[in-house]
Amino acid sequence: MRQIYQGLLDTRDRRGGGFLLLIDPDRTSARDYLQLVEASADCGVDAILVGTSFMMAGHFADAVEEIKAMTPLPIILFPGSYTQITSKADAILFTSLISGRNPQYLIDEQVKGAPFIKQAGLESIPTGYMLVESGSLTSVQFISGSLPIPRTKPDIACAHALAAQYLGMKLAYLEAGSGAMQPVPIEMVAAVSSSVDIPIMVGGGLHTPEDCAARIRAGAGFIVMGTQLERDRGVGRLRELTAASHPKEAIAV
Ligand code: 1GP
Repeated sequence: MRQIYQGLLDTRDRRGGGFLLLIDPDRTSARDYLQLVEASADCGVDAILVGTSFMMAGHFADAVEEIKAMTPLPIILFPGSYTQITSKADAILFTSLISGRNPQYLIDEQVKGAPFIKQAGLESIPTGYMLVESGSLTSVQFISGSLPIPRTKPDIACAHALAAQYLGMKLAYLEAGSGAMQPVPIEMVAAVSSSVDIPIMVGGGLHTPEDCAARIRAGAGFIVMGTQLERDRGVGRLRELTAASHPKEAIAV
């Protein structure tokens, strides 16, 4: 069985950071995202996340199967609910929305999903998921009914990330929300990365190579990006974005 989490850590150590492409099969046409997925490995992407915070269509498992068939990269589920679990992927970010106080997303969805994860044989990557204020109401905030961490309060983010670490979680995900107006502040990434030993994943509202590079420099282990690449409709700047997330390779060039 592939060790996906260990593979991510190895990639981060080798390249100085990792770049994960998020595909939301509910938001773009299969033609658009499959083209992107097919080009991903060549363009330097390290893994593909698949998930959505609010699924309208019922074709999630088929979409994951199609995505898997197009790339040798690991496919990691990033589910908005326990209904987005399928054996067609390699692993799952088993998230708990620890910045919220809604029991449904702290533990209820996880209890409902756990038997399906076992049945599917997915590698589970326990992840402390923290929603950070981003300047507007995001889908994840609305659907989860949870308050985000204020963007000017890095100490609150640090306390949550530490709690994630002490609970045994393997990743701390700082999330501004898909399509966020403002991404997670660089200062918050720096504060959290100096407080915890577990790797930090940052996503939501990142657009440019500099957005990615600045957060990797601040201590993020992994960048997640979706919306910008959907907007580019094609490979666009994917190569530049991944290069900016791999500082060790940039030095070697
Ligand atoms: C959302 O962090 C991810 O969960 C990616 O966000 O779509 O804004 O890139 P974007």
